[in-house]
Amino acid sequence: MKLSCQENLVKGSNLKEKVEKLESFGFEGIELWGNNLKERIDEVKIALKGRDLKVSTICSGYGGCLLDPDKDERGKAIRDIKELLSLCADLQAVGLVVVPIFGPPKLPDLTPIMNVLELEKKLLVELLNELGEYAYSQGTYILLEPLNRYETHFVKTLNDAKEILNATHRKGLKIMADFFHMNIEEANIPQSLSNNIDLIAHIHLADSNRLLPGMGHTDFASSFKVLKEKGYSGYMTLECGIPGDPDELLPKTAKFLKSLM
Ligand code: LER
Ligand code: MN
Repeated sequence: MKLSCQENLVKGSNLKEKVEKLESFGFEGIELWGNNLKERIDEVKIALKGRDLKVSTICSGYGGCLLDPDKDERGKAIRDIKELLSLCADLQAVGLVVVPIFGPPKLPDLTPIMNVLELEKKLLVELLNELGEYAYSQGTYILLEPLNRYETHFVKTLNDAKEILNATHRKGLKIMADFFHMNIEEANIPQSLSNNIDLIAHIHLADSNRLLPGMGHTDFASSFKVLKEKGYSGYMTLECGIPGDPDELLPKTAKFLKSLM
């Protein structure tokens, strides 16, 4: 298991400073936001040159929406996601974190022919087949992220994500598990991780209150034990609030997490 951190959580006036800092704190990866990443690609490459720390993943940053009734909005999401997948390949990142839809449905309910969830599933499977094929051709992954019920109505658990992926050709497609969302949606986090381990290629870390791991009531030890036993060797990225000085709290958190890995 390798520890990573989202770029916005670490102090520094530029990416080079952030990368140097994270490496000195014991992190092995950094997760970049996809927004405007194309324009920043040279800065990213310069910041990482000669470093052990790698870009673990790219998190969202695409426009449009895959499950929008407007074809142009879907087209925009598809174009942007493909461009970000190419950047993942260029940076040798594991993949791009993709959320199918935030909030309530946008598609119409076509009952009795098809209800909205059936329609969303059919459309998502179709689009993931296209995007997964592209990710595969680039040697990277689409990392499908389930969110909690307050952020989406669709794909909320690891099993929901597995059900979607099982309906695709599965090429270039994996699941990413976020401890904050799992804390709300999963009945048993270690069990869910164990059941879906073959599909999990990335993890987001936050405690039950979405602060740094160790600051809430999530039992990380039991989940890390399962991940260790099952041979999970991917990255885990901090995506959480830091109530204090990151220069003090990030190294402490890295130490705590490393002791569980
Ligand atoms: C949103 O809550 C989240 O967890 C992000 O990783 C979505 O890209
Ligand atoms: Mn997340």
